[in-house]
Amino acid sequence: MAQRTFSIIKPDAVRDGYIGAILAAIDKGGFKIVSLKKQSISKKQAEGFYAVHAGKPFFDGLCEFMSSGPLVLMVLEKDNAIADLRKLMGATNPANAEPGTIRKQFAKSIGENAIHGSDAEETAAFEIGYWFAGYELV
Ligand code: IDP
Ligand code: MG
Repeated sequence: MAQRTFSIIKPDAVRDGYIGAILAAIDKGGFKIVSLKKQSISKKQAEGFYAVHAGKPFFDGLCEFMSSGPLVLMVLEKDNAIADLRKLMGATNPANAEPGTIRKQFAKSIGENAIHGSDAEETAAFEIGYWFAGYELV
């Protein structure tokens, strides 16, 4: 059954000029783009989004990085979208990512790793609702 997931092309990949290449990989992966917007976010907005990681040693740097320049927010849809996007993304640390994955091809480090993807149904629902209003998803 078609499932929705939430994804971000992170500021490093936008700065490096990889929006088109990453969207092509997402397209080739069989995902439908339900909604997409390029924008900058504040550090406070990043902190709310990543609240599950509050208190971890990388939290402040992560929120600083996510608010350091424009990013691309997306809602994607396909059968098994959540797991399939995680597979297409590759491991959090690009050094451990499988060949052909987005992080292997486009990410530099564990901190600046090109793409975000929801990790479960509940997080996908929270993340979609955090960044998109209902009228943007029809
Ligand atoms: P994920 O993005 O693969 O789901 P999470 O563990 O949920 O990985 O971490 C969220 C984000 O926080 C990562 O994508 C990465 O940008 C950053 N991050 C995670 N672990 C580290 C770390 O050890 N050092 C620096 N940044 C990290
Ligand atoms: Mg995660």
